[in-house]
Amino acid sequence: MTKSILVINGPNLNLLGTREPEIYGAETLDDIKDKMSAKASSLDLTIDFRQSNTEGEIVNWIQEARDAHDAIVINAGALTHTSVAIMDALLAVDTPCVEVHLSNIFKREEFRHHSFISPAAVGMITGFGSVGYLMAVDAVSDILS
Ligand code: CA2
Repeated sequence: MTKSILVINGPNLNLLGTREPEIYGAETLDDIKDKMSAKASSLDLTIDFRQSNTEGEIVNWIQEARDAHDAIVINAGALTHTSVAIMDALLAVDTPCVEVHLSNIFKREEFRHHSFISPAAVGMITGFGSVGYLMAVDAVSDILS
């Protein structure tokens, strides 16, 4: 049966392609969604691609993923560096999670070097721009096989 990935994008990622292209690239979130969808389909996977600026909504989505999805790919945006609530939600569900960042968070300001997502993730992909989302689909395919 085709397995399903919940893709969660956190605060401000809806602005992709409109500002700071030198850091985050020129593609929009819709461009990334389309490429990820095509990649997933080539591996017999489906994606449910979402974005929210609200921490509580992301926590609710993670809790619901337990019954509805086989894996989670998450770019929690700035909540990566602050959200114990998202970490706790990820730890509470036994759905495997892959963490993605467009920029290399370790080459940036010190406050971006710590991730509350990482302790709950199988691994992190950081610094490859939008390609990182496609790498995450490969990683999920491997984890679920
Ligand atoms: O590199 C990443 O993917 C980040 O998760 C992006 C977050 C940042 O806070 C993390 O440290 C690293 C920021 C997302 C905001 O995205 C924007 C896109 C275009 C214009 C402005 C913000």
